[in-house]
Amino acid sequence: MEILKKITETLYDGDEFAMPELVKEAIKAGASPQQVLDAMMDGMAIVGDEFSRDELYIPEVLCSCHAMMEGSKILKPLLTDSDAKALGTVILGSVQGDMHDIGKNLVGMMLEGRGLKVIDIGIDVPAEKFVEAAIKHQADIVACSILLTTTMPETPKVVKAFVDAGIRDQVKIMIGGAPITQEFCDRMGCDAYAKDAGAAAAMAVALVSKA
Ligand code: B1M
Repeated sequence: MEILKKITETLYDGDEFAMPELVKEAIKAGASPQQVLDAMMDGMAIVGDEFSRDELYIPEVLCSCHAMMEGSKILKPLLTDSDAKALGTVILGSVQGDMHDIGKNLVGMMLEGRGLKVIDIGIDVPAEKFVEAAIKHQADIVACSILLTTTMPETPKVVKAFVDAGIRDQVKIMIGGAPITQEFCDRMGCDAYAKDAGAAAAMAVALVSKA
């Protein structure tokens, strides 16, 4: 369907003003809400890949995120009535002591863009709060954003909190942020590391698909 192709392109272009009308037009033309969402996600997947390869810059990514959000606003009530389901639930937060949230917010938007339900529990989040939220929302993934070398030691605390709560095997722990590396992730016993928001979204989809 031509209009779905246009939606993918418009998402990639980050045109938040054009998106709502295009979504309405597609629905009117007979596309299902899930097809429209898939078309937006196709655009977001390209954005994520290019962002990971440094071919797109943050402002461009944010424009696509806004276009996604504007399109999603139209789709949300329709999707709730249809069979479309979130791929999985992610608890997202910046670890205790860390007030940085721009990267976290970007990760959240990209995750939503790839069809995951994101519960953003904010910044400066103690390990126990991640556990509480994971239990409350029956989360598949806990995603911790860590921007400071001084907040890296929060990572083993988060892992330990899940072990102590007896639910470590039920929840995947993903970490990321400027000072984090794959080696650190492995050493801390986390399940996944992602370098940037695009990689985080791809990784989260892979994690819920494996479960
Ligand atoms: Co801060 N800060 N900051 N800061 N700050 C850094 C991180 C720093 C590198 C600057 C520097 O010195 N060069 C440095 C850390 C040094 C270190 O630890 N080795 C630093 C410092 C020292 C501090 C303070 C201690 C400064 C002070 O008060 N003396 C202080 C600490 C506050 C605290 O958290 N307790 C502080 C404060 C602040 C501001 C409040 C002023 C502001 C934050 C505003 C906000 O977030 N609302 C701020 C900012 C803006 C920065 C810089 C300049 C930019 C961060 C940013 O938003 N980048 C930063 C320097 C830099 O990065 N160049 C710096 C854009 C964002 C899109 O990228 O956050 O990296 P980023 O997120 C990326 C990836 O990291 C990844 O994906 C994102 C998108 O691609 N990612 C994940 C992030 N989370 C992920 C989670 C994942 C996967 C990927 O899975 C779960």
